[in-house]
Amino acid sequence: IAKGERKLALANLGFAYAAFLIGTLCGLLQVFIRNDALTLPGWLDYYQVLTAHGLLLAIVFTTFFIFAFFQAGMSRALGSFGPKVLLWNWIGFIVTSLGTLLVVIMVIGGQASVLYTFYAPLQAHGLFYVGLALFVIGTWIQGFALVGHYRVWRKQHEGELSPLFAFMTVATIILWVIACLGVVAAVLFQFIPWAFGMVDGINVELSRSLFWYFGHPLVYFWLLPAYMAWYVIVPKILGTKVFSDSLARLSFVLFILFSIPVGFHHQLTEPGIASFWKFLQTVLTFMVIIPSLMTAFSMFATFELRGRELGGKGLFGWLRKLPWKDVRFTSIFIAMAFFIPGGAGGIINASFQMNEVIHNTLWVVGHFHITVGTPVAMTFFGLTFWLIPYLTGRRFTKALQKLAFIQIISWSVGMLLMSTAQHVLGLMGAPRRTAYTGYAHDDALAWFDGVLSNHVTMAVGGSILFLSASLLIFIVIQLWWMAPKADVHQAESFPIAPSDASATPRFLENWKLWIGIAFVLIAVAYTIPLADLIQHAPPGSGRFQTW
Ligand code: HAS
Repeated sequence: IAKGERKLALANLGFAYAAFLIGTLCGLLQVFIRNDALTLPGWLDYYQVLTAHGLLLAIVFTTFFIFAFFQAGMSRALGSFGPKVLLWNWIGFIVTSLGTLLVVIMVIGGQASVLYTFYAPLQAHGLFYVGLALFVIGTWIQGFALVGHYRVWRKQHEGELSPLFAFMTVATIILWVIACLGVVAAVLFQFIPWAFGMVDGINVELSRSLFWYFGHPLVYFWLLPAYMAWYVIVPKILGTKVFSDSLARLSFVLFILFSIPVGFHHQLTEPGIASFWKFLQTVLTFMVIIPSLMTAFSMFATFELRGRELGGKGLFGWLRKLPWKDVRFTSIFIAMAFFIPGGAGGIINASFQMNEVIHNTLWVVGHFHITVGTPVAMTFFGLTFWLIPYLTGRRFTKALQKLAFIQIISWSVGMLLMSTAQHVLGLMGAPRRTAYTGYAHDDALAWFDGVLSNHVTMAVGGSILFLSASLLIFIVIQLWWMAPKADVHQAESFPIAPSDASATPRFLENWKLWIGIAFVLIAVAYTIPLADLIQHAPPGSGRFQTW
């Protein structure tokens, strides 16, 4: 990898892991506050810590990590960046970083305790929203710069399908840009005028709907880079090829089509949206499950075929042949295993009536810790173990590999304890996101009687997670600055499995077609309900509904 791309990817990774360290510390505080074992000092409040935790981990860690992965991977898949592509990537990185710093300063300063979902009626200081806008613009600049690199490649290879890694990167960037349109509209036209006092009120339901137009595809912006690792990198570690090039591409196309017109499944309990539109978006949500089921199928096929190739016999004998001692594989395998209950939980959430049971309870917190918190995060850990040595030219020594095993196992145990407790407590009705936990109340105390349905279990899990996160930071520091330098034979490479595209239909790379269909679906699912929300804002507030 050339020096320019190396520095760029490392800069993104540095930001990602700094956010990870502070974000996990806030998580630790969180479980102790909910356990009544910790009282925060007067200048710090529960919602401030919760906002920092959500933003730093779910938004900052993920986004910076994803761009580091894309930049390193795109230069590996398509060749070195030209000076223009490199420059625009740097500009994008700087704008994203400035936006992030502004957001973090406002949160730490107690001016933006609005949670990571930041929709109205909670209001932050205007600069918080300016920071958000800069963050989005910065990611767009980095995204478009990468698409520019891809376009140069395509011009030079007319008629060819692009390498799978590049195809998937472009698909993820397309999804991200379309998704951000909702949050950009809300931030520019609703939040900034409202927070700076240019208007008296805000159309709350509209702001929530625009947020969730963005908020659901956001989760696939986190998931797709993990899927890229599953499809493209895991087979290389196993010593085989991608199971099916066309299946992999099709699943990414389906994400572009179906991940956006589904935001109402986060708003099923909100009265301002007619049931028909909620139902339609529930149906579309079930469509977006399909590419994940395709991915599960493809992964099982890869494992079984490779395991049998290596001599595995019988119904499950092939499982034993997988490279369990390679932490780059084991971490990602465990991440995938977590996504089985994580995905099943998502299907429960999306089932209109069942949503009534879990909405706004700790169940939802359990759900996202076994989706973004493990399948995605632990895949990123698995990537970190070779990505940093690849960028710094150091060695992932045997001793560090042992530590990495302890790290992923402790993360899994901590997450299992914490998220199981969260799911069970949620089913019993324990609310999420509240400083008032009401433990002195008899009814509330009854929730916390069991072994798993207990806040202590949650706190034990949370503490193990924090220790695991600290260990990861230690490994990152070692791989970055301290591990011995690798010689030519030991140098890490960027593992990309071969993918046979000879039978892949060319139309799968017709972006105009997919973007066009995506917009049609979005228009069908959103035009009328959004128009309704604008038109039927309460009397007396003009177009802005006040609370
Ligand atoms: Fe979700 C709420 C529905 C997936 C994240 N979700 C959230 C929130 C977050 C989040 C952060 O319908 C909270 C938002 C907030 O703060 O209010 N979610 C779904 C559905 C899916 C889904 C249908 N969610 C995700 C992913 C996330 C994520 C992915 C992050 C990355 N979610 C909801 C709904 C809500 C919600 C409602 C709102 C709840 C409410 O009322 O507030 C689907 O995409 C899931 C499909 C996935 C599968 C699993 C496939 C399995 C695979 C693994 C294969 C394993 C292998 C290993 C090969 C069907 C691919 C083998 C190993 C062995 C051991 C055998």
